[in-house]
Amino acid sequence: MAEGKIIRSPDIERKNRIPPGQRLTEKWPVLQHGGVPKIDVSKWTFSVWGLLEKERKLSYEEFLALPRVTVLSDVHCVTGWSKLDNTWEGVSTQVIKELAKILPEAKFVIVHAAGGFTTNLSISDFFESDVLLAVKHDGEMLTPEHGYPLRLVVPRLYFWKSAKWVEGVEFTARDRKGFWESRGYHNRGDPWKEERYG
Ligand SMILES: Nc1nc2c(c(=O)[nH]1)N[C@H]1C(S)=C(S)[C@@H](COP(=O)(O)O)O[C@H]1N2
Ligand SMILES: [Mo]
Repeated sequence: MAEGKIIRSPDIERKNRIPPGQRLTEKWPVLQHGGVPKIDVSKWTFSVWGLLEKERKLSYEEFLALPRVTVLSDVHCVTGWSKLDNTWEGVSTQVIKELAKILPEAKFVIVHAAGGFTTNLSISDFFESDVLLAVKHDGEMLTPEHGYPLRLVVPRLYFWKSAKWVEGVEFTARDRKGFWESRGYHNRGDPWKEERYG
């Protein structure tokens, strides 16, 4: 059962849903730098910090109590596979706006994940209506290898922006390249423009 408002990512309405240079897969490959972290949700927290009126730290229980949305989207990995018709359930990034009043100087978001992984987004990409902090995929809790307990999903950009094992988001005035971005991946990563490498 889908929870909350259902949001259709605009790319799923395209006639041709496969961006240039991509091929379709039915499977869901697992990709990351390093191993799958073991996360104990009794100790896990979600933090929002940086250019805000008020920094916030939520327990897993508090995070799960936030209002939910369901997003339908396609996934495009820069290594060439695309997986269509994913259903994500979680907390819209719009909720973060209410949680922590963001100062007008904030122009970028650095997403922080377990083990020091980061990815960077402009504030406008982060707050697109189809971006969410997902706890479920296709109706099931995320598995550890796909990001349990929490992953970001940025449907309109290559999947490396969709950080797994998210622990917090930082609001900054200046852009700062994340893990893959500082290793040659494009700073933004629009699959329709084939923004693969920087
Ligand atoms: N924390 C973390 N998140 C990450 C990565 C990573 O190395 N660490 N890799 C990214 C990349 S390159 C891809 S393609 C997707 C893969 O997600 P999946 O394993 O669920 O398919 O996760 C993204 N999120
Ligand atoms: Mo990737």
